Amino acid sequence: QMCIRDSTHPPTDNGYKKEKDDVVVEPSTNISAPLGTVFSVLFGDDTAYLKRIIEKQKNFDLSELPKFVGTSRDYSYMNPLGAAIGPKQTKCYITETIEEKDFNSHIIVRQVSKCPDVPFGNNFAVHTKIYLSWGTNNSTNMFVVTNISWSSKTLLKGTIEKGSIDGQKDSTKIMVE
Ligand code: HC3
Repeated sequence: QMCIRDSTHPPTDNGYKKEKDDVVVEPSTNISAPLGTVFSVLFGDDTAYLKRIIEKQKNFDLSELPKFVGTSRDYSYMNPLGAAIGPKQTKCYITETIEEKDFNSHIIVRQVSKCPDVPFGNNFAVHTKIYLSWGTNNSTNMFVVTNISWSSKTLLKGTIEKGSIDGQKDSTKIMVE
């Protein structure tokens, strides 16, 4: 409910429907900025903010960071890996698709990441969905889930899934900061 003296947007539902194998990366972070502002920083036409976030996450050799053309865009970077075994770094190819965008309700962006340099890197794609909705007092709630889609199973499935979830927890924390 809105009136002239009170132009606070009421909190909204993020539209999440659980899918098989979803793992929650970020259960609920509240950001003290309205939904449109958070969307602009992460997915808006000025990609300078996102570039800074990706570099803060210690990624390097970033490709050009294009703005969305229609509902999707592609970019890539090198991602450092801290694991005791396996390669020290991998290239990551990211495709982002805006699946839902209603500034009065919620926004859903899907990222599909392919990282060919890790063992069995050609056998899986990391799907990450970022949900933005209105919180109280014109703030934004962020919710992030991930799942890995496998084209063929490997013995390293568990190791890779754990590495992916841990890596995304760290990178989401930096993004929120
Ligand atoms: C490389 C990664 C999977 C992809 C993760 C991405 C690029 C996904 C999109 C997010 O927006 C940002 C992000 C953060 C971390 C990335 C993960 C870190 C580790 C994981 C590998 C597949 C793990 C492989 C582990 C091992 C031991 C086999 O090398």
